[in-house]
Amino acid sequence: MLWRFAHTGDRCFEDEMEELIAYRARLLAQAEEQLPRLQTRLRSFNLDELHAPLERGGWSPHQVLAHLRDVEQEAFLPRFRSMLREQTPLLPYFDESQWMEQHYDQEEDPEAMVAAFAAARRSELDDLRAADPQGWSREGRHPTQGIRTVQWWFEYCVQHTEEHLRQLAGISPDQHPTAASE
Ligand code: NI
Repeated sequence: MLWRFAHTGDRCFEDEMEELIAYRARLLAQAEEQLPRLQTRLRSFNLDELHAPLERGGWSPHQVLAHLRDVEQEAFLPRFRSMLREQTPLLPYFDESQWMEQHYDQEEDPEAMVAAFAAARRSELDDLRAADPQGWSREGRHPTQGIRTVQWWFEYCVQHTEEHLRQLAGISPDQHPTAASE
């Protein structure tokens, strides 16, 4: 990169930084818009549909919601917190299948689950909006993903919700989002 500074001064760097900041702002907006989208999608199911598998042998919308809430609360939120506060922390592996087996409760109120998901997401948004540009480049070490930045994890987090929103809309995701790697 040094040669570019030599030829163009700081202007180029400033443009890139501006683009990056705009990109991050769009990502934050998308993450926030996913909350009402999820709410609307879930309200489109009646009680029977809420508990019926979306595909043969697959999860019901209620199970997808439990999964979204759990991954956000147990995996993503603590990862952002530790990356923003510690030096390259170890980010624990989250076994989503095992977690579902041990914690899933069919009786849980879906509105409360949406609210818990939203609370975790809003905490992430608060942390990331408070972070300076360097904060987004902080890193964490994950057992299977390796060393990744805050931005990489946030892109992954937003993408994860998108995939499950598509699943709830009956659109098969490119990669089925139930791989136990979150
Ligand atoms: Ni998932």
